[in-house]
Amino acid sequence: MTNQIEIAPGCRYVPGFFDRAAQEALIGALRDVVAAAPFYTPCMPRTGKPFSVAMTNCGPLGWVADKDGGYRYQATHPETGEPWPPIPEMLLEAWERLAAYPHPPEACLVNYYRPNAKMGLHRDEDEADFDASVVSLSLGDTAVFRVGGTARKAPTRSIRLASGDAVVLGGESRLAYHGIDRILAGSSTSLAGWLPDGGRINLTLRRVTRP
Ligand code: MD3
Ligand code: FE
Repeated sequence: MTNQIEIAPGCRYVPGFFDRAAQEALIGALRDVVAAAPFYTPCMPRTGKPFSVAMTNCGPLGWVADKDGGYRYQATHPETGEPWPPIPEMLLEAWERLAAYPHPPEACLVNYYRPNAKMGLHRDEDEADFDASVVSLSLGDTAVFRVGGTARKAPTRSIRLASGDAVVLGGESRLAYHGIDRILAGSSTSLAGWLPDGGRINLTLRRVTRP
């Protein structure tokens, strides 16, 4: 594999995991995903405040959020009511290479960041299985990603995630606080043929249930 850098215990950063040709193939596969399951804007539980990040999913389960139902996984798109489309083959292969877990991912959350979108510091804890890693793949504009420890107050470090980069969150990092501080608008051209404002797409592959 390309080089791997451990940025926190259990958090592996793999710059340039997908080369430009692979990124283009992946964008092609994602266009089909989004045609079947359009991006929508989730809302925060209780307050109903809309996310700045638009989302969709592929795979048997998708992560959703709304005012009354909270954060959860479900098998259907909240607006169309249709089952999520399948996870593209090249993402299943990426999971095999990066996660080294003997069961396939069940959810692939697709986050779309327009230039002003961000994601506050949070933990991913809506899954029943924390033994599997989370695999993150970035496309488009570079993001300033922050990762800390399992306590909210723990010190954090920041890295830039560029188009084609992967991050694998396992071990001690699986329940670490993390977020996206900002998007460096115009830093990549890879989404230009599809999303006119550019921006960034992040894919997170996850195991949700215990096998
Ligand atoms: C660290 N997404 O969807 S991916 C999310 O770039 C999310 O869209 C960000 O956080 C994004 O929940 C960050 C990198 C990532 C994903 C899962 C993690 C970092 C993580 C789980 C534990 C610790
Ligand atoms: Fe997260």
